[in-house]
Amino acid sequence: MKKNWQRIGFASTLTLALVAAGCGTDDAEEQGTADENGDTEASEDEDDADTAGTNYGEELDYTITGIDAGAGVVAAAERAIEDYDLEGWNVQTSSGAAMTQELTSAIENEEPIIVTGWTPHWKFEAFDLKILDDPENSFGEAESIHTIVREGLSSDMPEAHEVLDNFAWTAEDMDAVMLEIHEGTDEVEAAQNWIDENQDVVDGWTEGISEVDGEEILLAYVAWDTEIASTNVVALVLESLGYEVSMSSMEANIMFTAVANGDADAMVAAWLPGTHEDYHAQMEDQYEDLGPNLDGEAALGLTVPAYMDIDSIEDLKE
Ligand code: PBE
Repeated sequence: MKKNWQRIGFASTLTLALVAAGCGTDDAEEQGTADENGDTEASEDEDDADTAGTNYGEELDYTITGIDAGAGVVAAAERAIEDYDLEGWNVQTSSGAAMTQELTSAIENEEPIIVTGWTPHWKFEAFDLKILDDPENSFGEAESIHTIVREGLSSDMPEAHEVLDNFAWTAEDMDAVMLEIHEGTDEVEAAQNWIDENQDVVDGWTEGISEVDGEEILLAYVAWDTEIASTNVVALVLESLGYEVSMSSMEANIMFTAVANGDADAMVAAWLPGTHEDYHAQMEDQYEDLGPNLDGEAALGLTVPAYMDIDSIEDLKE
């Protein structure tokens, strides 16, 4: 198993997701029906959509568009390259925002692209996409997203601990916040809108919990769209109880380390048992796992526009 946290050295620059709206290109109907030989040179023509399923390698420069290097989905994509013997392929790392931008522009131009995808995610609502079959199971099974808090939080901040323990929602809830942010609403505003529309759910997290007087609490997260949504919602709920909440975005390994060593109080971003298995195995004795906040509905996979003539990771093998 690769230890991804060991090769992450750069500070994360939070690139704003300036995702252009309006991506429907219904005029470019051209579909690839090229021959099966796969030995012709990839056309350089921008507007040439002719591509057979097994020819995408050359056209994509054997590159899968990844996100940040610390993400489990990047490690899983690298594992897939080995599991499926995809010689010459590589995962290009960047950030979640850069990935969705590249996906958006590829779809605008009806070009092929393969990204490290995950669900829940707004991209499945905004675009017509498919997750490639993964018969080798490189990306693992559907899993849950857990809330993890530092040791001692239950005695230092029992009210926050209880709210964090109660926090649970569905993929549909998370999708609603993500989609609104994608459509241009400010993150905090989108989280507040969701809270306003789901006050009964939120009341269930805070019921019977006393208010506090400006105690400071730090939530660690990674700037993945899913975690931007969940962390903002939890931050607002804690604020409504009187907490002074700070949110700090960081690399995945730093997020786990910060909660493990007590630099951060909590995170709601641990995808388990698969995606963050390595981090969790290293640090689970040093923090408290409060269990799933989103139960069994999270999943990873190589994701492509539906117009691509490919259905399985196996099809990438030449
Ligand atoms: N993600 C979103 C993360 C977990 C949450 C799927 C991009 C990852 O791959 O580590």
